Order: sequence, then structure tokens, then C-alpha cells
Amino acid sequence: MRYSLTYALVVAGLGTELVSMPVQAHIFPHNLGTFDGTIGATATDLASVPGNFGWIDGTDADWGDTHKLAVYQFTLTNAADIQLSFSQAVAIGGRNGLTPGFSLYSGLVHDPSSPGGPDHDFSAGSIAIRDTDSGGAITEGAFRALHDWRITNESDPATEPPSVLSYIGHAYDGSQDYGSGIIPGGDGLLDHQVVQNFHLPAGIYSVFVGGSDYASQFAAVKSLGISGTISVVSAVPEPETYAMLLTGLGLLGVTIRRRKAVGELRP
Ligand SMILES: [Ca+2]
Ligand SMILES: [Ca+2]
Repeated sequence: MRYSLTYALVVAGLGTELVSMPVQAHIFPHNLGTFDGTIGATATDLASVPGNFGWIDGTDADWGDTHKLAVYQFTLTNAADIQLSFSQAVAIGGRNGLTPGFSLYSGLVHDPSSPGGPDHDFSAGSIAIRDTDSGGAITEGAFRALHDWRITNESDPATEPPSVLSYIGHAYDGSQDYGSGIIPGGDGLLDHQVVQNFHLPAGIYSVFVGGSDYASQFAAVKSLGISGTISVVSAVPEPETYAMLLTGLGLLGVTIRRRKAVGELRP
């Protein structure tokens, strides 16, 4: 458990300071909007995270805490190739150093206006889910950067099912090796930006973004700004379109063969 030191510090007294801090917001997604596949459509929104390790903290065996991440969501009404870009936003707080990492999922978290309020890692429902999905192991939260995961709010799970995030992919700024080899998914260039393209079917999607510097979990907490952008880089035909295209080509081939056959009969 690489986190035992963190827990020891909290127990030793930092916990008092943490408790006196304002309660961290639960999951309040930044909605980037709805896209129909029109090439060039784009949207940007700013967010912030406390510290520079929230994303990578969710890549390990004891998961991570969504309070250390910012959440974006978007909707595609058609299949499309989209580009996701996250970079440090120095304008927030006047300083930065964020090395962004993100994971993309299909699915949405509860709308904060839902009866049970926004999702958070330590609701009774989320803890029950954690205990089931982790096989009883205590985790740092509900967030999993490289796997499907679930989280919920204060609603009654019998009447309001938990949010389900289905993992699609991830990327992060630079490259990181904490002693067990390079963690896959780094862009290899530490420039406080990470950009990745995805081909996605129509659907609703969530992106969890945070820092990728695991070692900075021991640094003083400071808020780091994030600029998150989605751009539609190409529209992709639906399978039915391909089917129509292939059918058309097939008919064309038949016509050509018939004309050739007719031609061969001519003297
Ligand atoms: Ca962790
Ligand atoms: Ca980079």
C-alpha cells in the first residue's frame, strides 16, 4: 500500500486541518454540450483540482478519490471522431504545474439536482458498492482510472440505481515510473497538456481529469486550473450508411458485368 504514509499523516494530525477545510464539492460535472458530428464543432470549459495526483491515484490497487478530480461530460447524437485536450490553466490561481491525466467513460453521474444530490465517494451507497466491487478491501474512494466503476449519491439504491462509468480509454501528460515501470498511456512530452482522439458511437460520456504526478500527493494542497476542450475532428458514417454504400457498389458491379456480358455478345 503506497498510501500508508498518507493515512499515517492524516491520523497524526493533518486530519484536523483537513476537517477544518471547506467541504470539497461532490461531483458537479462541467457539461461540454451536445455534438451531432459536425466537423469543427468545439467547446472549452475551465475547472480546477486540489493537487496534482488525483488521476494517477486512481490507477493503483486502492483506487482514488473523485474529490481530487474534475469531471466533464458531453453527448454525441451521432458517431464521431472527437479530440479531447486538457491543459493547465494558469489563469486559475495564477500559477500551475498541472500534468493532466484523464480517463474517458461512457455513462453519466447523477445530475446534482437529482433527489439524492450529487454523487460522492463516501455516501452509504458508494461505500456499499465499494465493498462489493473491491471484495471488501478499503479504498481511497470510488474512482478507477483504468476500469469500469460505480458511484452514487444519498438516494435509496432501491429506487435510484447507482451511476455506472464504463471505461473507454485514458491518456496523461509526460511519462511516469514509480518504480514498477512506465505507466502506459503517457504522451511522452511533459508540456502540461495531453491530447487524445477517440472514435465514439452516439452516446453520453464522462471524463475524469486530474494530475498525473503521484509523488506530489505529499505536497501542500493547492488548487490547479484545468482547461478542457472537446473538438469534433471528423464525422463517421453509421453502419447503415456503409451497408447502403456497399449495396450500391454491389448493384454497380452487377450492372457493369451485365454490360460487359451484353458487349461480348455483340458481333
Ligand atoms: Ca490510490
Ligand atoms: Ca504532454
